[in-house]
Amino acid sequence: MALRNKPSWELLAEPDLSKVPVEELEYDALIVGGGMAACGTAFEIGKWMPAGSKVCLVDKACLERSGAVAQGLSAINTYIGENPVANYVRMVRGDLMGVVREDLIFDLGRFVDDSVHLFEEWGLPIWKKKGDEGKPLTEGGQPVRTGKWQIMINGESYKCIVAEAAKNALDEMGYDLHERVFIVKLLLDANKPNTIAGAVGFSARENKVCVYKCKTMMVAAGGAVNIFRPRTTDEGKGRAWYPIWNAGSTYTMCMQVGAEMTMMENRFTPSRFKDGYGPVGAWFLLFKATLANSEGVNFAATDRAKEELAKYPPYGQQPVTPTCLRNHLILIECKEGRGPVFMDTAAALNKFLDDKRAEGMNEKDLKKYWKELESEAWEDFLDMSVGQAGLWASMNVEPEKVGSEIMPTEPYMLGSHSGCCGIWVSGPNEDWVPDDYKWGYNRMTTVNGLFSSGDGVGASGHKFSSGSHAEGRMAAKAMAKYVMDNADFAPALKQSADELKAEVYKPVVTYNEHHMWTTDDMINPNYIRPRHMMERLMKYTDEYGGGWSPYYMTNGKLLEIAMTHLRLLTEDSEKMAASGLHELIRAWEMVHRIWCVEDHLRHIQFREESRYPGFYYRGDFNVTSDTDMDEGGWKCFVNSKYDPETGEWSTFKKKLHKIIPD
Ligand code: SFD
Ligand code: AMP
Repeated sequence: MALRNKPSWELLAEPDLSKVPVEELEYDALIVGGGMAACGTAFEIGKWMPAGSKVCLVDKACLERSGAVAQGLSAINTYIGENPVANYVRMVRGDLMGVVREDLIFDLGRFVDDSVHLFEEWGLPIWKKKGDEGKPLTEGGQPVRTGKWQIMINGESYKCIVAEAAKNALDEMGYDLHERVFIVKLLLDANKPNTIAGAVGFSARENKVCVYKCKTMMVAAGGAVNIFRPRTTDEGKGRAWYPIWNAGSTYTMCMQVGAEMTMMENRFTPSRFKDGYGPVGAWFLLFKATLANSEGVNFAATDRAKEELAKYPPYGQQPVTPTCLRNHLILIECKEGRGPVFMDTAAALNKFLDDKRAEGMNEKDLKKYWKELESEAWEDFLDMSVGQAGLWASMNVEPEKVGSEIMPTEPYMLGSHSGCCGIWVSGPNEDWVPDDYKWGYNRMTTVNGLFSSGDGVGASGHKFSSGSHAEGRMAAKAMAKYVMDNADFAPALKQSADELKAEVYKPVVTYNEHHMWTTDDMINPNYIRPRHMMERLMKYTDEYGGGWSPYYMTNGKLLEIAMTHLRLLTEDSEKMAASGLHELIRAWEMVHRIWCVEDHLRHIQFREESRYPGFYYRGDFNVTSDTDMDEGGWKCFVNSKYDPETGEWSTFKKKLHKIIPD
């Protein structure tokens, strides 16, 4: 059995921090994160930065397989193609119950296809319609569209391809790449108020602390996973739909330095194949499958469902039911005793066969066609969610013979998929953008020099992988402009390198000082291990903050109790102990999770309505008729801000501008 990855033995025996070197580095631009958005920034930034600039990308993992696209994907969910960009804005607005930043969405829609074209140029196989095989999108090749916005890919190596291009671009410019360095917190400038000046992190492979100074920074460290109790238990807890490595670092690190947050009440509770967490989009859109309850009824097509959706005007009456309301219908079936809900995979696949038979296809060709269908059905997961394919295989599931259960999962926080929590950023500096939506640099947060993209940027969901990459590129250009406009800015840090080191390594010191006092080093009156912190956090968020066990229901009183628990948890997080470098990552991830969950619940407390049924419900503001949605009072953004000087939070409303007409 391999030994746990511990810090050096000398350090363990005696917590002597003088044995931990500190590397102090200075860059013009620092990119924190190595996912789709950060790879977009890395690819683009060198084209715009002044000659001789120094840039570094820091990823807690390895660029080739880090972030949400680590396993690959089987579809690109945002490709505008033949659609008017304004319709993309309408789709996102409709799906997210009306409260979105239309400037950011329109801006993204204008540029996203360029990233998709690059992916194809770099070698990503994109499915083409018959007759167009081998013809690139840029030469008129027609993609296989599943829905209006989504296209199919052979995407097992999607992230490797995108990472390779990012690495090459960094390399060509002589820029740096630091892999397996976990960024713990951002650092404000000592002299210039509200201005980013650096970040501190540590290596996950050697005893080393890294202190970075920079003039501008991109933080694109993904969304937040493992913040609510997952449906999986014990060893299975390593499985989730979204990447378990993304721990809310983006939100927490930016809010800690005072960045204004938006729509942090929003969460994504996706319906997924039960236990394997396999995504459902391809099954709904490509295979045209429907859901059936335990009585075999396609409940979404019943009058009962129509009546329910009518309670949410105008959102429930759209041609495509919003994602949260689709969940809401599933939950009603389960709560009223008609669960479980099945994806009728057998009916969907066999219908294709019946249609071909009716068209007169002969038996030999039918057999070949069947093989193709079967491999597409499995490949959907092999390319993106291999655990789901493993589960089907191990449970002897033959999707052409039996359906598979669909279940809303535990909630995730993200800003790039079908959710929209995140940071309040500037839109493009163009005359059609309302004044209160722009402050000079596209995608800059309210902290000078600090940018975000992908899951980090709030109020503009449905970017997905392609949109996150494109947004990272768009921000890169603005970052370069910021550097040029602030050429004489010399970042200065408030804390010394040794102070920062002591703070970062505190959980290791705590462990070393106390672990000998108990026979089982997991249990100790002087410390708490990150694993136990996580169990506690999940218990509170699940039971009080509207997790899956109370069917996503919370209310004012429950939230008050959740906040009390979170306060105690935050206090106890000072006593977190880490026995090795991997556990030191876990410890800081827990700190990041607790902060972002606190903001999440603060926002849910503030928004006194149930705008996202199916994602969460405020039981004290239930919707029971078509007059219950308070569009006058709540069709607005909820923003929050932590003041790093005073340690105080404020939560407030922000005006929503409709830019694109219905
Ligand atoms: O099927 C630190 N996504 C889908 N997008 C699509 O286009 N098509 C799909 O098919 C999609 N589906 C899907 C998707 C994701 C997953 C997990 C599954 C299925 C199973 C969504 C996209 O993947 C998503 O929108 C983008 O990846 C978001 O990009 P970005 O850059 O915001 O996040 P990231 O890629 O996860 O990268 C985060 C990076 O940050 C690093 N990191 N680095 C340093 N210090 C720290 N403290 C850090 N914390 C994190 C990470 O290592 C990573 O590099 S489907 O469901 O619809
Ligand atoms: P998912 O696999 O659920 O993450 O969805 C992938 C893509 O398909 C996203 O763009 C979703 O918005 C879209 N999608 C999933 N299910 C449906 C559905 N039933 N109707 C319309 N669009 C859907």
